[in-house]
Amino acid sequence: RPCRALPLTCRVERTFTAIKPDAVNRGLIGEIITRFERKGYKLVGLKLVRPTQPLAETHYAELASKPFYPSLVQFLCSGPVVAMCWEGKDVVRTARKMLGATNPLESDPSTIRGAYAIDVGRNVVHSSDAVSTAEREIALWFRPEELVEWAPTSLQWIYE
Ligand code: IDP
Repeated sequence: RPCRALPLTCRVERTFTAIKPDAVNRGLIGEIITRFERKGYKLVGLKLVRPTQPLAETHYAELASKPFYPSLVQFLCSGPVVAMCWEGKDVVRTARKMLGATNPLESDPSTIRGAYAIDVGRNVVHSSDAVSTAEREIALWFRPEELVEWAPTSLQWIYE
């Protein structure tokens, strides 16, 4: 999808990022959103959701065979989640780097999980692991009209 404010050859991506109930309860919403804003990514979707069990099960369907799947689904439904869609160059891969490793103790302390989490089942944030996953997850969590098309005035200061 070409973005008008960027050279036509630069195709932008979108990813689905979620602040999990542990981070919402711990007051980390602002810290996590700030990292994506300061990086230069554009927020195109944002809402507070109390996930239903079917939503959580579908979101983590690829992990259904794992022993931790029931507790993972229960955890995601245990409180509010901040569902976000971020847009920008290479955002899927870069957001994963910003999150750090799945196990926070293996994450570099400069990453979100490395800075704010200890246990794998309380790792504060989710972000899609591939462009195709992002498309599925954005469609699962957002209605099309909830995604906002806009051009930040800062774009020319972020992209050359
Ligand atoms: P990711 O969130 O880094 O993409 P996935 O392997 O997709 O990692 O796992 C989804 C989520 O399931 C993780 O973020 C973590 O909260 C949880 N999880 C993954 N592996 C384990 C485990 O071995 N025990 C408990 N929870 C786990």
